[in-house]
Amino acid sequence: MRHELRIRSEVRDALATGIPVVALESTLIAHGLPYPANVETARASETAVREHGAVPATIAVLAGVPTVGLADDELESLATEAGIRKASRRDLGPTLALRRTAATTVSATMALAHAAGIRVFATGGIGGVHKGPVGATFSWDVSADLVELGRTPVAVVCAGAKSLLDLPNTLEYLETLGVPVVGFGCDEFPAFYLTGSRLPAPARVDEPAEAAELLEAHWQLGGAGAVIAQPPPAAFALDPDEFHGWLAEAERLAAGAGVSGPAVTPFVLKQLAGLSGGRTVKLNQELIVANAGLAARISVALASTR
Ligand code: PSU
Ligand code: MN
Repeated sequence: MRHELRIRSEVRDALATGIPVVALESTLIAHGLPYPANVETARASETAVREHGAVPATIAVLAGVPTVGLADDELESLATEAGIRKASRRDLGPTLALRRTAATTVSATMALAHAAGIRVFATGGIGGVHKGPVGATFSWDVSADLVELGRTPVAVVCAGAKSLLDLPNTLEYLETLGVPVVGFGCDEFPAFYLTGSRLPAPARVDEPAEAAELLEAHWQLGGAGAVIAQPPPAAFALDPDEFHGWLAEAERLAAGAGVSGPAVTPFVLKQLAGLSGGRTVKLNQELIVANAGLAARISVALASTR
């Protein structure tokens, strides 16, 4: 029994004729944002990709079928149905074999994008190395996103990673895996809610064409994933002191509720949304759409180098 990849006809035609395609993930729709912000963001991201000259392909697994390019009613059901699973790379085989529906994280979306022949992917933030329990310096909760970046040649355009993660160790681990981390128009690695992390981005580019050249060089030498990180839109970025207050409270609530594993990030995001009076949600929406637009510009630049 072969599990075919279902690629929407518009995406298939674009890939066959060299029109740039940008992959978009679905975990942020099903688990990262509340309704209706989630479906609005999914649609606005697709529009941003089109406005910048590329074809969007939102990716998920629907009743066991890995699907590249969701229809609008499929986006809507991921955004509204209860109990949608969150699939990282390890979950893809079981999800297909057991005919399940799941939203795909960065790692699973990269794997399916690569299988379809897509090289550029936009999301909000990548997963990373989680902070250890209080008093410990290390946790084995390391996002599969990092490992996938080390093995699959897809560029991930994002706003860095959230400061609920251990950002110094996340950058260390990306170096170990040979993953370029590139600031787009910035010298510091962006921290998703904050424009900077005080951690230097190991490389910087300022134009999509420079990003495309860097990616071509990386791939020519057998490199796999790459992180292209731009700061969140300045008008919506949060004040670091205020944000760290909310984060400490959200982490306290997560520990109190005994949340662990893949449930941690969605739980903390939900608490942050409440504590900030919705400001983290607004910022999250804005940065995802901005990243979709940048990914499209980079995919257009890449297409013109071939
Ligand atoms: N960042 C967001 N919203 C999200 C996620 C990241 O702003 O919903 C999701 C992405 O799909 C990412 C996943 O791949 O969280 C990482 O999950 P984990 O930490 O369990 O590896
Ligand atoms: Mn995890």
